[in-house]
Amino acid sequence: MKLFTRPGASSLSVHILLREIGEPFQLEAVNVTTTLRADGSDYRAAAPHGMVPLLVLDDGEELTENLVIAQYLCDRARRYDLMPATGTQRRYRVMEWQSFVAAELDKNFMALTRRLEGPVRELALLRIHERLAVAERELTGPYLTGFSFTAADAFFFVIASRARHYRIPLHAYPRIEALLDLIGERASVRDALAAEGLSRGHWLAEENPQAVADAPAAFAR
Ligand SMILES: N[C@@H](CCC(=O)N[C@@H](CS)C(=O)NCC(=O)O)C(=O)O
Repeated sequence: MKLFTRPGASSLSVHILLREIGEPFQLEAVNVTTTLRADGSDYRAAAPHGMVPLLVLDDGEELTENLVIAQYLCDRARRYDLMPATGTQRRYRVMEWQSFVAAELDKNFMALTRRLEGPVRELALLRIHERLAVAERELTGPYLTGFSFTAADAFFFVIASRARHYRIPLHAYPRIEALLDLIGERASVRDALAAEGLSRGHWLAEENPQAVADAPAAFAR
């Protein structure tokens, strides 16, 4: 199978899962801004919405959407540690976090990713802090749903790490910081970051001159 990614984008969470599962895969980085593939062809021929991730299976079937791809891969590999069995309460907890990350965190980082300014950016920062505060309260740890790493943790790691990338202060969220550090130590994560050409320093914004997001005054500590 082949995973289309953009280095450091939400597709990284699928990449991490493929490594957790030990599934053989190919990786192709796409420039989602120009929508050009490495061979010069238009990525939209494969993925009409032009977004990553896109997973192309060996039989040519295509899957999009982080949550769906994650569930497909874990179910197929029967990795119930990563994605508990259908019908169990634990599965809905994992799905609940996946949905929270997609709808409440990922979309609110969009204003920063797109370098929007003014009220849109202020509202996005406010929302990000509100959502991080909720996650901090709900997190009993060490992982999102308890004592083991799941597909939701992979997704949370990739999206919540954007706070570090944009230098949003996280000291008000010590459990989140501890979770990001814990997940960051996994071999699958280290290998996926290296394979996408991302140094640890870049990932943590230490080498990123664009990292500029100040917290709104209400959250500055
Ligand atoms: N709902 C999609 C969102 C994926 C998404 O936002 N991908 C971004 C990268 S993180 C992208 O490809 N953006 C390019 C674009 O919007 O044109 C999912 O969860 O898979």
